[in-house]
Amino acid sequence: MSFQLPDLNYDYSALEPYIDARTMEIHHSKHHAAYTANFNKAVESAGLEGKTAEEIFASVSSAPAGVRNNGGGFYNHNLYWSVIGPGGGGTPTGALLDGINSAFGSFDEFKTQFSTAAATRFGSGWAWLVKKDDGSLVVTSTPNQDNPLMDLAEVKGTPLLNIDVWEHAYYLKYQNRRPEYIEAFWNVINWEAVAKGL
Ligand code: MN3
Repeated sequence: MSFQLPDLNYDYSALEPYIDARTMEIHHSKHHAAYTANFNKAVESAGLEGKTAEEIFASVSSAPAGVRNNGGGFYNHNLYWSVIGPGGGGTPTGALLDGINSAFGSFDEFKTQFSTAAATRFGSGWAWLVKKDDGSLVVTSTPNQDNPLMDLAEVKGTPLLNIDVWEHAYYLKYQNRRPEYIEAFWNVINWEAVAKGL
């Protein structure tokens, strides 16, 4: 197994009341674990062993669907767990705040654009804050398990922050109320972790 399910550096209950422990447990130990196992199988059958996930995404349009779907599922959740945590929320500082102000005019406007991208992604997918190759920041969203590192993505760049808007990320607590989950998500964002992607 070349790709490993990461351990979380906080407990499943650590994001209560914003994200409930049962959702966290199933999401990490079942969904993310399955994407990881299936990514390894898909990589092996496609003869892509030894490549990094980023290398695979760079030409994923010519890979089998199992590589794209499970590879995205593996990578996207790694980032998601890393940019949230207990004691999160508030606002970013330093270079990240400067980049957000420069791209969006204000943190509040960024928050509106990111939340709207997450709320309006039809079906299952993700919303993202991405650093483009020219260094500027942009908000985008992707369907299913696609991500901005994939050659087929509409907006490409380095992912800094993402939110999972698949129903498995919020349904036990919020049912069909995706906007309430998105609003709660702002309370668990670890901005220091987000800034590490700059
Ligand atoms: Mn998920």
